[in-house]
Amino acid sequence: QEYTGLKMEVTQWSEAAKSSDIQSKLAGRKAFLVAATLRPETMYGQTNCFVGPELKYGVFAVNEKEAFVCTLRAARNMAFQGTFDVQGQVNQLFEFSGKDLVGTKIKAPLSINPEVYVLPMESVLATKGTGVVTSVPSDSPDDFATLTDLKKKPEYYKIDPSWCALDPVPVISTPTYGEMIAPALVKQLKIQSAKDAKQLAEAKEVAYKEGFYNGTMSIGEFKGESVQDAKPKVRESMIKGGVAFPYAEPEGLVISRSG
Ligand code: ZZB
Repeated sequence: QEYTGLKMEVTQWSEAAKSSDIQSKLAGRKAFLVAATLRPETMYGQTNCFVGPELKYGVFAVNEKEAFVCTLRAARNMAFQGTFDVQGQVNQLFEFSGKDLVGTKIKAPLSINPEVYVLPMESVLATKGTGVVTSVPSDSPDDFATLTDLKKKPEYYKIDPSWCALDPVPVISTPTYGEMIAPALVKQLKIQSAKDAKQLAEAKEVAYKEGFYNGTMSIGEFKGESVQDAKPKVRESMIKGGVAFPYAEPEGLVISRSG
């Protein structure tokens, strides 16, 4: 899978992170949460970022100036893709549990919301991407459903309601679903919560296909262009601008026993 790694710079750590050793371990480096996305063209509509509250996240030195926050698994992959100064080596400076990252404020490159908060999402997989997921509730049914749950019960999820207060942003328009495909699909498929995994998988499939084949950009540098045309252009523009980098992972490697 060829993802885009999005660099979301930490501008204010959560209370839990603030009271940890993180500042001294960073030794002056800037920290970035790195989100892995397959939809670079939707980055205009980021409203927050998600981590798995029960997952472990490392803080890895990129060089003397920067550090990335992601799973160890992702850092090991990056180490072989020229992401870090020292090829093939991972230098972990610190470790967080996902729940300690919740409430951290980060920059969201390209988004009309320049800064967003880190929120918890139970369904983040440790085995995919970086374990950090940037959230686009206009175009991702999972993100919209999770945010709806968080807004209903902020105390239960131990979050401040202001952290999930940003509304979905129109990014892509499709003839069938208009400008808010994710909320439309959540309604149409009667999805009640982020726990409705089966319907959410179906909604995701429809949203991917509709967005890619029939979507037109409603915002940004490539407004009016088809999603198919805009997608690689937005990606290149972010990579050139130094806010993103290519991140690949070996997908479902099957080791044959018979050789
Ligand atoms: C922003 C975005 C905007 C995404 C959208 C999707 C959509 P897939 O298709 O199953 O391979 N993601 C990335 N890593 C994880 C993880 N570890 N656990 C759970 N979700 C993860 O999934 C790739 C997408 O799933 C990624 O692209 C990321 O969310 C999320 F409008 O980034 B995406 C219809 C989907 N729309």
